[in-house]
This record gives sequence, C-alpha cells and structure tokens, in this order.
Amino acid sequence: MASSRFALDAILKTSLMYFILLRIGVDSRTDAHECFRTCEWPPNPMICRYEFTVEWYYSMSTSCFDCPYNMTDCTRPHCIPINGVPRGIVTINMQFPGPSIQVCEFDTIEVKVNNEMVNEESIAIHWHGIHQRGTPYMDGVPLVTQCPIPYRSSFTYRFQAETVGTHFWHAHGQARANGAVGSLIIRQAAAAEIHSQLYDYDLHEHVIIMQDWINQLMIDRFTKIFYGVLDLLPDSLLINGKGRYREFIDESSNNQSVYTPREVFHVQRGKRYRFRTISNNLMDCLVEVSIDHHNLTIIASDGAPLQPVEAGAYDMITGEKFDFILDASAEIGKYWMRIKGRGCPGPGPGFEELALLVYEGAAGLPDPPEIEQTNPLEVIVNPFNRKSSEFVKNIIDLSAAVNGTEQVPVPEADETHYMVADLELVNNNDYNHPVYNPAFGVKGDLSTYKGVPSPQINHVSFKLPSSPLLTQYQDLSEFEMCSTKSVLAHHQERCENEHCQCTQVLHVELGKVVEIVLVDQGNFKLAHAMHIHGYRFQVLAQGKLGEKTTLDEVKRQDKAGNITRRTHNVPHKDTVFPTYGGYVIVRFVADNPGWWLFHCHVSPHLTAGMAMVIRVGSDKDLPPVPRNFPRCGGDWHQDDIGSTVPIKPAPTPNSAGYNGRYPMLSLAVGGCVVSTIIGMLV
Ligand SMILES: *[C@@H]1O[C@H](CO)[C@@H](O)[C@H](O)[C@H]1NC(C)=O
Ligand SMILES: *[C@@H]1O[C@H](CO)[C@@H](O)[C@H](O)[C@H]1NC(C)=O
Ligand SMILES: *[C@@H]1O[C@H](CO)[C@@H](O)[C@H](O)[C@H]1NC(C)=O
Ligand SMILES: *[C@@H]1O[C@H](CO)[C@@H](O)[C@H](O)[C@H]1NC(C)=O
Ligand SMILES: *[C@@H]1O[C@H](CO)[C@@H](O)[C@H](O)[C@H]1NC(C)=O
Ligand SMILES: [Cu+2]
Repeated sequence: MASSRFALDAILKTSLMYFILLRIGVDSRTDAHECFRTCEWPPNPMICRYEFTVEWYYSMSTSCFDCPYNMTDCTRPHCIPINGVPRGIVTINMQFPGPSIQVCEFDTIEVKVNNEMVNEESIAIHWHGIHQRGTPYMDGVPLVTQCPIPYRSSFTYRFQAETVGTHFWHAHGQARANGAVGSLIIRQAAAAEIHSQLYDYDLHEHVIIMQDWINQLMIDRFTKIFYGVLDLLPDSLLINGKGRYREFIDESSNNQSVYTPREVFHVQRGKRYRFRTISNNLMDCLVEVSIDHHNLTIIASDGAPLQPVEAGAYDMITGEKFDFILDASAEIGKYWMRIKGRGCPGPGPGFEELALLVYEGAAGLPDPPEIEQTNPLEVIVNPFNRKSSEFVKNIIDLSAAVNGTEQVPVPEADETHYMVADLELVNNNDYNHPVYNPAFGVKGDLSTYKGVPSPQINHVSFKLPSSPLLTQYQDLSEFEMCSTKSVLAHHQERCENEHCQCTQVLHVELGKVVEIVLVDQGNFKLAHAMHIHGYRFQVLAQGKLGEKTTLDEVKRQDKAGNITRRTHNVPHKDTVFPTYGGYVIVRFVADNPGWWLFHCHVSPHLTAGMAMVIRVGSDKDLPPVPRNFPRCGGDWHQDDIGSTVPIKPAPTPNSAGYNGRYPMLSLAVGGCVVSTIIGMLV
C-alpha cells in the first residue's frame, strides 16, 4: 500500500515537473532551434522537430503584470501585449507570432500539433508556400487534404524542406485571424543562393510578419459583416505581433501616455542585411512597407528570386512575401520602419504602424520624430491599383533572377481557363433568407440590393465537402461537387442571377501546362489575394481595362491579340491579385499530383466561399495515403438493420403530442430553403 502510494506520488511529481519543464522548454523565444544554422554545401540534412500546442489564450493577460507601465514586464514569458487591447487569441506554445521554423534546404520538418483549444474546435496547419511535392497529405487544408484535427487529438506533419525561401505557416481557417501564425524560412547554402553576394547577413531576427488586426474574435467580425454591418475596417496594424492602439495613462509619471512596445531591429553601419517579410493580413488591405532614409533592394517574392529592384516602398497583399536587402549606410542613428494600410477603407492617412531600426552605437539616442520622412526613392513595387510607369513596378514589370544572361522561356499552354473572382450581388441564402430577409427589395432589381455581396469564383461559392477530397473522395456524393469546366460552359448565366454553391473542382491532367486568365470585374474597388497551394504560378500578364470590366470583354480583347503575354524570365508567385476591372494571366506546369486549394486569402472571403480546388492527376498518380491516416465525415445515421436499439412500439399521434416519428426532420425540410446546388461529376 505504502509503496504504491509512493510510486503514485513520484509519478505525479515527475509529470508535474515534466509539465513545468515543457512549458519553459517550448518558450525559448530567444534561443533559436538547433536547425537554424549556416546551410552547407554539400548539404548536411537534419530532422527538425517541433511541438505545437494550440490553445485559446488572452492578450494583456495577468502574465503581463505591470505592462506597459513597466516596459520590462511586457517582455515577460507568456505576456502577449499585441496592441494593448485585451481579447481572446489562439496561440501556439503561448506565443504570438508562434514559433519561427528556420531550416536548411533538404532538412525534414516534423511538427506535432496538439489541439488543446478549450472551446473544442478543430484545427489544421497549412505550410503556406511549400509545394508538398510527394506529400500532398501534409498540406493542412481541413476537408481538402485531411480531416481537421479534433480537440484533444494531435497530428504530426512531416515533409521535406524543398521549396526554398520565405514562407509561413498558419491555421487554415479563422484561427489564423485569431493568432495561429508563424514564419517558415528555408535557406540555401551560399553556393546555391543566387543573391548570396548581395548581402552580409540573413539573420533569424530579421524575419517579419506584418499584418492588420481586429480588436475582437474573427467570428465576431465575420458574423457582423455577413449578418449585421459591413465593417471591413481593421483596427490596427502589427509588426511581428506588436503595435499601438490603446493609450494608457501613467499616473505615477505626470499622467504621461504610454503604449505597448513596438518591434525593434538592430543593424551595424556598413553592413548589408537580408530582411524577410510576410503578410498575414486578415482583411482586404495591403500593407505598404518602407524605412525612412533607406532604399530597399527587393530580391525575392513568395520564395522565388527576382532580379534586384531598388525601391522606396513595396506593397504586400495577404499571403504575399517579399525579401529585401537593407544597406545600412545611413548615419548612425535610429530610423522608423513603416507599414501603412492600402487599398482598404482604413481610418485615414494615419493608419500605419512603426518599428524601430537601431544602428549599433545609437541605442542611447532619443527616438526620431514619427512624422514621415521622405524616402530617397520614389519607386514603388506591387502597389494597389496603379498603372505601371518609371516609378510604379507591378509584378509583371519584375523578372525572375536567372543565371547570367540566360533566357528562360515560359512553357506553351495546353489549356486556358478564363475565370472570375469577385464579390457578387446575389441572394446568398447563407446570409439572406429569401423570405424572411431577402437581399433584394424588389426581386431581380439590382438597385434595391441590400444583401451582403458573395465572395465567389466563377459565380459559385465554394462549399467544403463533408470528408476530405484527397483521401475520401470515394465517400462523397457527386451532387456536392461541380466541375469548373461545366460551371463555365453551362451555368454562368443562371449563377449570375441566383446563388450557386458547390465543391468546385478544376480537374487537370498530370503534366499539362495550365493557363488561367483571372478576371476581377470590379464590382467593388478591392483586391482579392488569390493563393495557390502546391505550386507557384508563372505570371505572364497583368492589366486593367477600366473601373469595371467583364469576363467576355477580357476574352474578346485577348482573342483580338490586345493582351500581350511575356515570354521569358517571368516572375513566379504563389499569391497574385488581379486589379479590379482587370486581369492577371498565370501558367503552371501541372506536375505535382494532388487536390490543391486555390482561394482568396482575405479571411472573411475564404470563409464565405471564395475558393476552388485544382485537382491534378487522378488517383493512380497520387502517392499512397499514409498508413492509418485519419478518416472523418459523412452523414451517419443508424439503419434499421444495424440498429442495436430495441424498437419500441410507436406512440399514437395523440398520446405523444406530435405527429410522426421524425418531427424535426419534417420541420427542417419544410422550413429550410436549399441553395442551388449544381451537382456534376468532376
Ligand atoms: C519592472 O519589472 C521588472 C520585472 O519584470 C522588475 O525587475 C522591475 O523592478 C520593475 N520596475 C519597476 C520600476 O517596478
Ligand atoms: C492625473 O489625472 C487625474 C485624473 O484626471 C487627476 O486627478 C490628477 O491630478 C492628474 N495628475 C497629474 C500629476 O496631473
Ligand atoms: C537610393 O537610390 C537612389 C537611386 O539609385 C540613389 O541615388 C540614392 O543615393 C539612394 N539612397 C540611399 C540612401 O541609398
Ligand atoms: C548557374 O550557373 C552555375 C555555373 O555556371 C552552375 O553551377 C549552376 O548550377 C547554375 N544554376 C542554376 C540554377 O542553373
Ligand atoms: C484591340 O485594340 C485596338 C487598338 O486599341 C482596338 O481598336 C480594338 O477595338 C481592340 N479589340 C477589341 C476586341 O477590343
Ligand atoms: Cu477576396
């Protein structure tokens, strides 16, 4: 008795100690993981293991003690000040942004994700920009490539670090908008890195996640937008999760205003630094990046090297990534890095956030004035809705970095698909009940529209299937699915007038060169960040026909030869945005079999259905499903044969007070209006 009690005590003690150690172990914000190292040639691959515990947590929690009145307290472990506004957040290992994964090409990344979210929701983590060649099961899209990880379960992702460059990981779903995000950097040996001669340092701490932020849970904002008020304004901008919003009055110091801390970067005069920046925006805005008194030399986007371009600023839409070189050649001092909201309704010109760039030897100097200093260069890269010129470089004006004077041709297209991505004015039954709260004051009269526009591709809202497409396609009803080809050929007119939804899939044969002409008709003056999984697009053309255009107009202009495609050294991107009233033309060689999501990265747009799947190859082309891969979904009910419940004699209508055996079912069928589901075999 006594000995077993002792044993139990010991177990309790060790597990408690283990728990404490674990909490401290995963928290080492300053100590980089052993896989962060100088990448060698020939490579010396490592297996890089991480454990991600996903939890609901709180900004400005009690772990913040006296922050921001005592700035040191703001840096305490588990203190996540964000912009000073307390709210529920989703964290990984109680960090925001979450742990940074920084490895070398050819390493193996292994991440065990433990779902400990106390409101019992499920989650999956997507590795944004990683092509998952040979491992489509690791792409992390719930109900497309895997079952969402249920509460209290874990799922271990494992894939090779093959797609080099600046990427990130994030929950695929609203948890991204609540904080589940972190950087993912795959470096190369200097011998393999085409731009390695252009910079002296590529530091762990010069990786930056930039984003807008809202002071409430995304589900609060999402339901507000679609059922209440069309509130698209972000509240804040953040640089590596830090910013200012809430003013605190410090009574112990003459009622001075104090704020939560901003991010700080350190450089040494005379050195050249590679900065890696990532946009995790939630809403429609782009962020515009600049550093006072410095030019930025842009050398890569979405992991793909570009011929260097010197600029004063550049813009990123959500999902985009840019690498630039900062030549620290200004006077020793402190300078502001700025991000500004662009292309979205923001609270005016002051909608910006700052981070401090501190030269070695300047730490004791006062912060510079926050008033904008003019940048040395007027050139802007990738802006929202601006015509190309000497000073305006859109993506199409950039070129892929190649060896010497090589001319790398774009492959000839085997097939071209003209597609539309826009917010459509239809009566979407998910948000506007056609009887109780119709979107149209007068049916069919656009001028009486008072609904919420539907984010759609090809006039169809994407509906996630009930089981993952990649692993349980056989379980799905063909009526849930529709093919892009038949949508485009047969349903455009109908779906322009009524709400259509289905699991839209474009099926392409393995090895084909696929061209997509993607049009934003300009229903709204916004941009949609169209992100492809499994691939990078080659960008061939980009243009604007007017404030508004139509798919047919773009098609006509193209057929008439009025749209020119670039043919050599084109930029490669995993996220592109057609300008409203315009188009972007991309190609990819469909050599990576899988079911790949192609979608708008704006959080509410994705949730509401601005997505589709590109299915490359057929089942026989897929690598085998990993052994014991989780299965889920379907519509289970107990059939009479398999029933283990003894059937009792049914009560008579009068004695039971209801009429029939399944009262709820008949009510549901009678009261619910089913959206048009266009079912067709893919
Ligand atoms: C601020 O907090 C730190 C610990 O986070 C503590 O050591 C220091 O004494 C505090 N400063 C003041 C003025 O209270
Ligand atoms: C600070 O503000 C409070 C409340 O407005 C006021 O009562 C107090 O006198 C102020 N203290 C100083 C030092 O100004
Ligand atoms: C920025 O670039 C311009 C044009 O190349 C150059 O004239 C200027 O000196 C540069 N400024 C800085 C601060 O490097
Ligand atoms: C670039 O050229 C060098 C030397 O000519 C060669 O070793 C290297 O493989 C080339 N790189 C690429 C990406 O083609
Ligand atoms: C093509 O461009 C030419 C010259 O601008 C114009 O005259 C013609 O109408 C355009 N074709 C179409 C189909 O719009
Ligand atoms: Cu969008």
